[in-house]
Amino acid sequence: MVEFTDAERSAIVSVWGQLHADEVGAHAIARLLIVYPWTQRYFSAFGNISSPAAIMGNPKVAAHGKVVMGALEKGVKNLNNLKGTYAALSTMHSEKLHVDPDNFRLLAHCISTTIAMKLGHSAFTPEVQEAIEKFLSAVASALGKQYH
Ligand code: HEG
Repeated sequence: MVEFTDAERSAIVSVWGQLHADEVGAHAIARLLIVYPWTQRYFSAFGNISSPAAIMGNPKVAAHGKVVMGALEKGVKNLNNLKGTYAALSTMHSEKLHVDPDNFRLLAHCISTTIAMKLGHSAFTPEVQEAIEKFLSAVASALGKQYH
């Protein structure tokens, strides 16, 4: 089980409080689909995702970003039990959505990139990056736990 230090906890909670989660979620999912285009295969029900402009302007992509950020907020509030928090979501991504769990790391990367851009150079210090990436990687691991 991942242990977070007090400094990491307060960095994660503080960063989360500074973000406009809807905006970060939408941008991060758009980046996932543009930077790693093979991830588009899971989102065929989202309509037009045929170009970066179409992806950035697609309301279903934006809505999905909001849903994902809502799920991440649960993790921020349950840092002591990420595995339990994401057990049902892990089962769903494995058994129903058939999402390759490698993709959780790709999305984590897009989320931390998006957070870095939003916070900017002076706020996204290496310590903040360390805490955020540790959190996102622990979530990715928790989401992979029900795969077999
Ligand atoms: Mg997933 C649905 C969270 C990564 C593909 N994702 C969902 C839902 C949540 C969620 C909360 C809605 C579940 C429900 O309807 O009950 N996803 C979530 C998190 C992360 C993640 C927290 C990682 C941080 N998802 C992820 C990745 C892919 C993916 C990497 C594919 C590359 N998710 C996916 C699809 C759906 C969801 C295709 C169904 C979307 C829909 O039909 O609206």
